[in-house]
Amino acid sequence: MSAATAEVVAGFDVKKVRADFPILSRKVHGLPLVYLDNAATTQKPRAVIDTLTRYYTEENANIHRGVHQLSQIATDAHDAARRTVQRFLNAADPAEIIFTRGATESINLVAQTYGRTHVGAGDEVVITAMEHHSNIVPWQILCEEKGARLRIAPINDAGELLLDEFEALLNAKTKLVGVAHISNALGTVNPIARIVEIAHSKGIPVLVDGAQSVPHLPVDVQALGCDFYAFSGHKIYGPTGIGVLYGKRALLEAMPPWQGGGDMIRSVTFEKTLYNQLPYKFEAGTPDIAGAIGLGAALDYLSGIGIENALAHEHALLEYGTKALEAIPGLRLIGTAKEKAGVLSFVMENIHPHDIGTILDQQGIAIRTGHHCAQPLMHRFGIPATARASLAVYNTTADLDALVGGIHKLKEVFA
Ligand code: C6P
Repeated sequence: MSAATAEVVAGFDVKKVRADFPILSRKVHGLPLVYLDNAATTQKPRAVIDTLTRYYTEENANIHRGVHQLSQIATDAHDAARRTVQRFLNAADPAEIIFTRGATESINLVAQTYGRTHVGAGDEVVITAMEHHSNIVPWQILCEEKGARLRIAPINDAGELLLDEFEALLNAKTKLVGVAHISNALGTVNPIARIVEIAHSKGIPVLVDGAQSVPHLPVDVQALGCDFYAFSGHKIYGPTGIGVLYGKRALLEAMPPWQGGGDMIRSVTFEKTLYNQLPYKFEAGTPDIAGAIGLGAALDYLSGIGIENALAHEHALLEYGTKALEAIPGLRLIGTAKEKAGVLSFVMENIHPHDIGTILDQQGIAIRTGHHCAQPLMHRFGIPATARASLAVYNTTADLDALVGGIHKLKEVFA
């Protein structure tokens, strides 16, 4: 797709979208902000900011506790947010939506409940070589505790999962598969439906780390067939501190609670506690009420734009950016999978990624540099770090032109 057409995906007006995000009009180092660090966190539209302000200005109260009117209003808004998430993921039942602090907490919840009850000595958990630390370390902790083994499905040099080798790793000892839907460091989109099909044919449940996918492509958990799906609100235009764990009802019902406290109980005596029904069994203590409501507003906002429109726009930008970066001598893209989402990770000859990030920042361009919490993946590619530009619905070809211009300037600095 050419520069001229990249911003005119039918039914999508990027200028209008940009106007919804107040922060995009600020300056950094006296220059217009070019925000290309969306895989780390996205910016927030006015609709989300206003929802949070309205909640704290007019509706704030604790939920599920008060008979007073404000508590009921807050409870209703929190319940509505859960239903919004349910619809967004096409989950069968709102009780399958557990609010957490983010993708990290969602994965830890599964490791500490499902994992602790199903994984024993000699058992195995299978993940892939492209996982974020959040989908590695919880399983390592579990495996260490239980005397189980963490096994790693390999990837090729383009950053694609080797499906045959993945399948060959699965056996009677495998108790769970954990896989990213989209790699944060490479942009690879994994074939989740196929992975689930393979794992289920051997009776193995699948947890999908959806931190990078829910904001960028339509996700239907029933169509994917996955057993658990985790994501963070702040990467999908919502607030920080709120996230979601989707789990199939039968699995969640059978799992023990994780944290104990208020709201997750039906009755407590010193002798015995009976736990609350789903989803509250997994939501101990006062939750991030405003965060959940803000997340609901973010999902409504994205639904208003149309996730298919966002996908098409970001894909056009990805193609545009890939061509432009590939044309820069001495620059190597890391992550060249056929199925890819809006991540442009790269290294440059004789320039450390940290220097790339610092010099781009001086030009108002925000990218992320480092190992992206995927150190084993960096080892796989034999590099310590990459520079990563990551896209969102409000980015433009002008942002990518600025990135390319910035890289040419930094090449001059290091010439
Ligand atoms: N990746 C990035 O810059 P939390 O921190 O819980 O919101 O999300 C964790 C997480 C889990 N899985 C994947 C695939 C992720 O990309 C992330 C967060 C950010 O790439 C911060 S390290």
